[in-house]
Amino acid sequence: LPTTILGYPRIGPRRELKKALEALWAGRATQEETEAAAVELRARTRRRLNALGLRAHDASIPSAASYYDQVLDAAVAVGAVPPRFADVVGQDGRVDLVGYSTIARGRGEDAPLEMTKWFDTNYHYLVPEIGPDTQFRFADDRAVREFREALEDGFLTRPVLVGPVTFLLLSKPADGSPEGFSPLQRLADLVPVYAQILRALAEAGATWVQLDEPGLVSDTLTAADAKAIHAAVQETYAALTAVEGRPALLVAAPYGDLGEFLPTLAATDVEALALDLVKGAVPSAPVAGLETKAVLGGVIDGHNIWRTDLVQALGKLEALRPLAASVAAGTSTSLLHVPHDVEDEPNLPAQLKGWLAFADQKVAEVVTLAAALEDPATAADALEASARARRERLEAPGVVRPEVRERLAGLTPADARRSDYDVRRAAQDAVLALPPLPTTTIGSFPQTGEIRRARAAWAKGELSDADYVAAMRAEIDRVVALQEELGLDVLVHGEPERNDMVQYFAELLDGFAVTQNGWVQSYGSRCVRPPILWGDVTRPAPMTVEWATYAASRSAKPVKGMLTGPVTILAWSFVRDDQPLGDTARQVALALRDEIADLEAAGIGVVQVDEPALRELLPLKAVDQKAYLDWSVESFRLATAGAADATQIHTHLCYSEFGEVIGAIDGLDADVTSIEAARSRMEVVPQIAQAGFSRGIGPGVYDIHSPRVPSAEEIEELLNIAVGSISPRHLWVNPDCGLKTRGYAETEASLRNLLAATRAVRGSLAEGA
Ligand code: THG
Ligand code: ZN
Repeated sequence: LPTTILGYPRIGPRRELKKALEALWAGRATQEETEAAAVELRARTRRRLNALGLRAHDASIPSAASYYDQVLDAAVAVGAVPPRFADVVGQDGRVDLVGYSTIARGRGEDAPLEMTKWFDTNYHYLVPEIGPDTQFRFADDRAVREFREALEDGFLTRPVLVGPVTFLLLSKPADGSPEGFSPLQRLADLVPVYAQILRALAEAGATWVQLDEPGLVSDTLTAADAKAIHAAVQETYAALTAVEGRPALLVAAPYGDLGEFLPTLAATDVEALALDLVKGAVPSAPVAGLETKAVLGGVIDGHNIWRTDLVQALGKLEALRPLAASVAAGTSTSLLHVPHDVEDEPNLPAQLKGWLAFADQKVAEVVTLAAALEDPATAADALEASARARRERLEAPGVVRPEVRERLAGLTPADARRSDYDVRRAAQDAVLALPPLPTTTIGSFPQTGEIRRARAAWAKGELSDADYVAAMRAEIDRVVALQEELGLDVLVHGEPERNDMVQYFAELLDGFAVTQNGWVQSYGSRCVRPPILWGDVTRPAPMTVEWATYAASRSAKPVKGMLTGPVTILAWSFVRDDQPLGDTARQVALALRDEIADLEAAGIGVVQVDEPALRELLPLKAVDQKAYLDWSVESFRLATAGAADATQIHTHLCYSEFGEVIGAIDGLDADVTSIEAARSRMEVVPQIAQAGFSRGIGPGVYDIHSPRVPSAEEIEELLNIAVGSISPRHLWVNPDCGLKTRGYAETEASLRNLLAATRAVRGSLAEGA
């Protein structure tokens, strides 16, 4: 087994693939031009990996590109295209780039595949739809073509595919599937298609193929599910290892510990396993079968950006050696989740850069470890330097600030507790005097090209501070006037000054660094630049007060102050790994607590603290979930509990799978909680009622994920469903999420209908009373 990485960023150091795709979608490029840009990026990637020390001829370099998503790639390869998109599949089974994009993005009434989070990362994949009648066949051979393309370019690469078990575990039953159907029931029909793909890859000359099976690392399984998955693993790999003339198989299990599935995989005839030794551990005792396998020890973290302590990492590989036939050095996951190159960051302080490893630095770390495995003496200096860098980080100025530590140490449980809701409610009713079913929006308004250009020009120094402030204030004027005219009750300033709800705060807090080119794919062509939270967090100055008070000066109605919560700030940043996440969250919480105090002092009486990522950080393993929910809830309460009784605290959460975290949401003790509900037609409402949720709640009645304008009647219907289960004393009316990705025309029309529907329902409530 070669020294290798499980995958590499696909979007390109300057987001070349994003630009090529978006040009195609906008009609500015042909398929051929977009393909050509991608071919060039793939060639550059191979050369780069080779230059960093992965060998060109022994399958070290993964062939793991994708135009949008690797799960969609697998679906297209095995012919699992939903019937509504059947027409995009060509005679030969192939799906061209336009057709592929259609499945990913939808068209007209044909909804795209649903998107959901990829394990515990900030990447999102497309969910295949599998029914009893889905016809699996080896349809699209892109994996073979891209392998050949590399071979013709002089590189023998290792194709990477989502494994069959994970593919089915991540799929959902197609509409119309019978009760009790699960995609895993289709395994026997799917595996022969994978066998065909392996044969085709072998014929093309592939010596190794990597099958990713992260679906096996979750332990929140019922016993019956676990049993079915064990059987699926046995069946799959018995069949695939029996394929005549096949390539050697590397089964990779990133994002956690294989737990009980390790013995099952070890008992199969695959040649190699890749274990995540960052989230998971080196087995503490021999595992039957493992002694016959090559094991890729995933000791380099594919998930975070800290330089590795290679002395420690080598220790793990050495501990693994007696358990396996051979051990190679590797990454815990694909490097998809980290940016390309630290050396491409001219503005990061040199000292900080010395502590970091992005994808390219991680490849070099893997190569160094491989050398150390061969001969510890040759790599001794590099190993010692890496351990030293880590020690230096722990002791550097700003990493520990005594004043922050003292403040945290002085906190008592009372600091995270507000008065009883009834007391707060009375105080808030007295000052806010809101109508029944109060209306509001989630915070952001459409980000027009004009706003983006003004922000970019200011960042480059091409627009003066005064002109920038004037441009943002003009936008706030417009947003406030629109809300007044529509008749909303609690207004927002619209957030024109914010690039991203996390990056904005990271730029203003000490303890964070932001990157210039540190793009990480979030889904499809969309990327984020996660800030780096490296030190103790302090707030040098108020962050939002001027914008909020300016908006408040333009209206007699209450204006909400808008903040991002501590859990979301952590979830969407690269976070220091030298202390528990909970401690870091409490530091961020204290900075937000001070911001809320400043907002209150400036006369802002309603403050929203968004936690869209609360559900995202929830650990995969059941045993870790309670501790997570404890610290995440506590940090939110610490951020908000300094508020006066009369200050109304809102929060917003962006997902519909409510059940798992409903207790935690209640624990946040916010006065008003808004959540996504429109897409599922208020499915969450009965859950809310059942949970006895007894404070303000705004299930979204306008699905902002689509440009469609919901009619007033439709919204009224949703509101009537809500009124059926939720007391009008607690019910708020709002869209599902922020409006930043929408256009003004549809936003205005939709909000107008939302207000009309609210007036109608208020009317019928008044009559009924
Ligand atoms: N911010 C951050 N992380 C996130 C989200 C976010 N993770 C989860 C979810 N939201 C992911 N969704 C998106 C939606 C849009 C974009 C990225 C992630 C997006 N990005 C711009 C692009 O790729 O063109 C770049 C944005 C920028 O200029 O900073 O549109 O909201 N942190
Ligand atoms: Zn949302």
